[in-house]
Amino acid sequence: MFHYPFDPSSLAETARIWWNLYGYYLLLAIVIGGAVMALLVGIPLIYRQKPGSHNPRGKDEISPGVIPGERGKTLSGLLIALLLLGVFFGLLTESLEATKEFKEVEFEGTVPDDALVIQVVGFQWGWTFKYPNGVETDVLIIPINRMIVFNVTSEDVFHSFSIPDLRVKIDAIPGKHNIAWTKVLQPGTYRIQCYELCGVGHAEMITKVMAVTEDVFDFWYQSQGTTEVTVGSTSAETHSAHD
Ligand SMILES: [Cu+2]
Repeated sequence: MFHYPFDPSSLAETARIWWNLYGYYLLLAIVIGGAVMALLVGIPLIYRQKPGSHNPRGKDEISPGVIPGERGKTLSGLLIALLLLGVFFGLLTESLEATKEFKEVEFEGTVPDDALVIQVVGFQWGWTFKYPNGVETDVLIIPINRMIVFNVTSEDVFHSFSIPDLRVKIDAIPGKHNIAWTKVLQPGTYRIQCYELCGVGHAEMITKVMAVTEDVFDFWYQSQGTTEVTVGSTSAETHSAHD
């Protein structure tokens, strides 16, 4: 019923941005992890007491007031520190750049005129989606290739609105409106789930989003949500969430 791709970047703009960022962090984790493991194994091997040298008066021996010669080489240490700083700075810039694309829609004027703004309301235990024309559903129907803005809130306790495959996740807080967006690139059915433990029915707060072509969406939207929508093998008869 749902898609579970390993690499979701072709599904939505949001998925592409987060997947790229994830790649940077994964690479950094591998490099740093590799260096730490190499030192962990290498240092005991290199500096272990050599056989036969019972009381070694090695060049690295510490005496009060004397800086061991080996430790006087601070330049290489400085260079490594600078290199690491550079890597972290690059990563920080990349992260800020990626998150900026998400933040921009929160400010008025940067939401494209043709964006579809959907009110998302979480409740114990389900979701209601309210469209600009007054249609209310419990299954999210959206057109592909169009900016979708989610105005998310809750009518009781804290929830979290998430579409994992599309890399959308935002808190649903009573009395507060949080903004999230996505732009889906491929028709498909994707899972919507609550990601904030909100009571005994938390695990049932699952529904789906059906991303359809503009034509299919317009037909459904103009029928006030009364027509059936199909994507591949899945279809949905939408109806009000509180029914
Ligand atoms: Cu919830």
